[in-house]
Amino acid sequence: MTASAPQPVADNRIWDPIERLSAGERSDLQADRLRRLVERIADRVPFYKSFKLRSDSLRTPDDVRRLPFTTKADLRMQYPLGFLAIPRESVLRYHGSSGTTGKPTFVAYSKRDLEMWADLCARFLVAGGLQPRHTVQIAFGYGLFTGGFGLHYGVERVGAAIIPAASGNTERQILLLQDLQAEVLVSTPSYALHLAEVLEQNGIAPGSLALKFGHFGGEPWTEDMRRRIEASLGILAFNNYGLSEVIGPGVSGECVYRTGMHIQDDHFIVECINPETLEPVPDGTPGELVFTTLTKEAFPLIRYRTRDIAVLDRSPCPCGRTTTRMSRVTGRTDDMLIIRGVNVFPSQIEEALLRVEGTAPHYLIEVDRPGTLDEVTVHVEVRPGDFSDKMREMQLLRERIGHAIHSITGIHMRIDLVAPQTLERFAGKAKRVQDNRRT
Ligand code: DLL
Repeated sequence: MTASAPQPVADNRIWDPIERLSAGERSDLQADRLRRLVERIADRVPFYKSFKLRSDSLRTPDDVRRLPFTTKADLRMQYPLGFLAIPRESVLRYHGSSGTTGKPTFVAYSKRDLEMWADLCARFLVAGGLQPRHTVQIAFGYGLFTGGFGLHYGVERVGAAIIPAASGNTERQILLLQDLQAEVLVSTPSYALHLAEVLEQNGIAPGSLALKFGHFGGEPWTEDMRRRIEASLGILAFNNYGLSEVIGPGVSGECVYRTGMHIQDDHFIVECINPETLEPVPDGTPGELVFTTLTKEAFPLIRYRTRDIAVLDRSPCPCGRTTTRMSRVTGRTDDMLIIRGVNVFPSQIEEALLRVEGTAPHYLIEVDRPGTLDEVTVHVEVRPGDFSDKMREMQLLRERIGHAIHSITGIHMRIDLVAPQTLERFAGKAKRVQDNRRT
């Protein structure tokens, strides 16, 4: 794929002067907010109440280490809203992300949380070139997923125009890009590549579009993918990161220098730990990211273990922001897969299979990216008595499995039924996933 548009440039702009706090100011602000967080939730959130937390021992941001971790399993134990720290009537919005089972993890936002969230998204959008005169096409799902609405209100906060195209329907995305001439694309990186590919297949030169910048996140990607996206769409591509439990998109994002994603650390304390010992790792060493939400009202979390592996960097950035930066996410400490931006746990597929008569609990999830989009095949063993020569019966079974998996994960997967005893058996931990993607 070749670019027919020259590479655009983005000015170094900062949305909020707070992104340039001195180290001392930031540390004071974080410590103060940490104390107030603990005071707010110590008696209000049942999970934290059991730890009898006290704020008076919290003098510096590092004192966060005196507090307990929170995990996805803890959220699950308190399903659906046990972590809520404000009255139900003060909640303005709910979102959710995939749980390790059929039930999602719900998160909630107060009015102030929604305003803060819009601001955080505005910060990374502006850091990556967005200006009020631009038009932004948002190709993220609008729904429980935080991507669509999160970015939407961030763009609105900046004052740019929005095309809420939502995800999928590539032909319509292209029509909108051609006819409404958005300068900015918001999507997952793999969808951006897919769009580029379909443009090329249809002989549409990227230069005939107005695209200049792309803000991509929600799934892991690589520098190689960035180069391919930039070359094929003729844009500058920026990475942004977040997770629903912490707020959604807006936890961190790149500036024009693109040397890591600036973490909005006036709102979040970040730690990077060794997932085995739970001790901090030195900056520059890969570890699991852990976030404490300092200002969230409805759904505050202390030391939330993300399972995302990355590296922290506190060296100065030429853009003038003084915030800690994180590298790309290079892996996970659990078995969560991200399929077309959607989080999927093998345990969800197992649960779907359990709902369908005739399947054995032996399966293998195979993930490929034949072109630019992820495809999943689930190989499922059929129970001995249920394996049939009748095509129609096997077809119905495939459909039932496909439907059960779709209703839990929201993703259509190819189902491959295999004869009893054909999948590999494991003496130790079963290998359920074969990920053939090269990103
Ligand atoms: O994916 C929030 C988001 C939406 C971020 C849109 C950016 C843009 P969840 O659905 O809860 O939230 O999934 C969170 O996705 O723990 C990471 O594993 C992964 N992830 C998100 N952004 C990135 C990124 C949203 N830029 C999970 N690079 C996180 C790598 C990412 N992984």
